[in-house]
Amino acid sequence: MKTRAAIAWKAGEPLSIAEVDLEGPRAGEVLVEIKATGICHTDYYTLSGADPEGIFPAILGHEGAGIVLETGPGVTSVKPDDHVIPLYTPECRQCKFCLSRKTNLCQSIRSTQGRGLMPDGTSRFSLDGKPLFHYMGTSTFSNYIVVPEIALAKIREDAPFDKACYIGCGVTTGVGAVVFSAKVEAGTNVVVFGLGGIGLNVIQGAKMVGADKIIGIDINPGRVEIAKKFGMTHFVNPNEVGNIVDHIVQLTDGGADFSFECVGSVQLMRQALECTHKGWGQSFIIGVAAAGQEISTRPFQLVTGRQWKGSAFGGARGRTDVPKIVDWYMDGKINIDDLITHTLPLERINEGFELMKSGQSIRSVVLY
Ligand code: DAO
Ligand code: ZN
Repeated sequence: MKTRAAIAWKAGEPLSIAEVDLEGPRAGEVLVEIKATGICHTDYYTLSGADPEGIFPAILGHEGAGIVLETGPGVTSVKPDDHVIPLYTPECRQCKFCLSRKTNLCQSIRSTQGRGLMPDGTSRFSLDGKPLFHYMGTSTFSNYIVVPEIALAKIREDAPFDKACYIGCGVTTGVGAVVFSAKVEAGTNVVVFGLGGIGLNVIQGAKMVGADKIIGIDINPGRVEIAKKFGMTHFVNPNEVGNIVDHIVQLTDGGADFSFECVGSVQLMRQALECTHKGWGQSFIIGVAAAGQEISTRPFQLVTGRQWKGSAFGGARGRTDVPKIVDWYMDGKINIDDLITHTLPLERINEGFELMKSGQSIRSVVLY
C-alpha cells in the first residue's frame, strides 16, 4: 500500500513529504493507521545529525496513536479496530530483561530496532524500490506503519488520539519517572530541573502522588504560570540566586528527597544530584545529553548516601502501564490538553520543529 510520510533524507535538512510504499504485516506484525503524532526533541536530535546512531533516509517520529487495520500471522494481543499507542520501548514479557521485573528496557528487538529495521532484518518502507529506514521501531511521521505486536499498547477507545499520542513519549517519560522509576512517596520534596514538556510532566506526576514541596528550576520565567498550574509550589531561577545547590538545600531543610534532570545538561545533572538530601536523596537523569558528554561529582556525594539513577520511558512497561496512564488522563488525574500548544497537518511538520527549537511550543501534534 501507499502511505503519506515525512522523510528525513539527510541530517540537518528539513523533512520532505512523499507517498511511500509500505509492505503489509508479516508474522507477529501489525499494520496501524496513525491518527496523530507528537514532535519530540529526540526526533530533532536525530534529524540534526547529533545522534551518532542516526540512520538516513528514515521516517522519524515515535509519539503516536492510531488504529489497528490488519494483523499478520500469529498476532493475538490486538485485532483490527483496536486503538493503540506504538511503543519505542516494547514489552515482550519473555526476554531476560522483561522477566527480571527490574527494568522496562525490553531487549527482544533492540538490535534490529537500533538499525532501523523490523525484527526480521528488513524494512517495510520503500520509495522507488529503495528501502527507507524505520525509526525507534515506530516511525509515526508516516500515516500508516507496520510494527511488531510487542510494540503496541492497546488503549481505551474513548481517549482522543490528538492527546493520547503524547503518552507515547513525553507524558510517560515524565509522569512515569515519578511513579514507576522513583516511586515518589506522598509528603516528600521534589526538585525538577527544566520546565519543558518532560519537566512539566514530572511536576504533575509529583502532584498526583502527593509530594509536598515541588520546586521547579528554569531560566525561563515564561514557564512559571503553567508549571504552577501543573503543581509547582516553588520556582527558582538559577540566574537570580547565588549558588543554586545551596539555595535548594536551604529551601528543603537539608536537601530534596528526589530530583529530576529533564534538560540533558551534564552541569544540571551534577546540581540535581548535589541538591538532594544526605543519606537518602535520589536524583534521576531523564534528559538525554549530547553524545560524548560525561557526568562528574565528588564521590563523597555517593558515599554519604545520595543515589544517582536514570529513567527511560518513565520506567513504564509499555503494554502494561501505558493503558493505565491513558486512564489517569481520562479520569482527570493528569492534564495533557494544556501541554499541546500547537496542532499541524503533516505538510507543516517542519514548522512544528521550528516552534520546538525556538521554545514557542510545549508540544506540537501532527494530525493526519
Ligand atoms: O537501549 O534498551 C535500550 C533502549 C533505550 C531507549 C531509551 C530511549 C530514550 C529516549 C528518551 C526520550 C526522552 C524525551
Ligand atoms: Zn522483553
